[in-house]
Amino acid sequence: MSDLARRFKQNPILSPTDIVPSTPGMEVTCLLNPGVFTYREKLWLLLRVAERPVQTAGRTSFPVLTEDGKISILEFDNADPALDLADPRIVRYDGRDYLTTMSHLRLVSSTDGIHFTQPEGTSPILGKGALETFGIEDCRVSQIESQYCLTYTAVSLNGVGVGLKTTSDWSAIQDHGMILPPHNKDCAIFEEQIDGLYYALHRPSSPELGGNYIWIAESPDLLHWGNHRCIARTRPGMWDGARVGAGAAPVRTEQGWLEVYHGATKHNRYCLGALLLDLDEPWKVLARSERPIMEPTEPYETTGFFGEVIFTNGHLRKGDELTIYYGASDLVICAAKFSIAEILASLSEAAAEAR
Ligand code: MAN
Repeated sequence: MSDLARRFKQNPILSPTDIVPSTPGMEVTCLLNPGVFTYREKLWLLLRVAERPVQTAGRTSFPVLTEDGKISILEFDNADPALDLADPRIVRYDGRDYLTTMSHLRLVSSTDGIHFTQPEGTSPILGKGALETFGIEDCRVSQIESQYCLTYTAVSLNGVGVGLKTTSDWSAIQDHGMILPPHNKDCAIFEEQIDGLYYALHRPSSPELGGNYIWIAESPDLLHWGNHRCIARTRPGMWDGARVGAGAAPVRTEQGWLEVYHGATKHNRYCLGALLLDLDEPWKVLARSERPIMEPTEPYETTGFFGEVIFTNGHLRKGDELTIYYGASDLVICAAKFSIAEILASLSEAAAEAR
């Protein structure tokens, strides 16, 4: 067992019943994959809150947003032969895919990193417009000087892409639209420029020729991204054999940029591992986890809305300590501490095979 995580004994630290639905008639079905940042001496999570109508027996209903921002409910009879509910995350009807829940983003804050509450005056951040009608998900928050950059997954019938918002006070939030078009997600912007350019990790998918791989791109202004390069592919037969995707912004260490990423098998078992990227040429991978640094072992990680899932896109770094906040089983929010030195030491063993 290569698991390096020191899980909080209070896990799970947040569950769906801790969060009030955004709209009457909805239930909070799942809490997932928070972005993490500090602001005004507090630690904040930008939660992904997944909602659907309270379900009635024998029927499946779920919300979608209209382009003018109204919630519309679609409902199917479970006995309808055109309905496929094999994956709890997806409603497949007549060959077309919808999501069983619609996600928005919600701010909660804490003074101890364990107990979080929703401060007065903060509102849910909801999807907007034609590219977000199925909601917004898995928001990374990168702090670049005094500006927070929010990169999130925008989902609609048009596809899955990366949206960008920025703010410096968490009250006025600017929308910049879709910065990486479908199919793309798992975008994390580095918190420092390198040689005058911004860098971001992202995850286009090209399932017929190619796959679900981590790429890096550069930008002069955070809006226009180019010089895309593929830096980490899936490794057949390994813990990251079917999917990989970046977590939060990489952390700077003396040896390089340390990026904690998720990897999944073809059976959808999601674990965490790490990549070490060259400090000056971050498209160069110096080392990689041969085995996961964290895998689903606890009951709240092995069973839930979608079991066997540990997924992170947010962390807090203090010296050698990295506190990772993660979604467990696509249902609850948990946290675990790691030693950065221990992660780095685990990579050096794997370096030769990782490139
Ligand atoms: C995808 C994303 C994540 C989710 C995992 C596991 O990668 O939708 O939000 O946590 O799948 O279901």
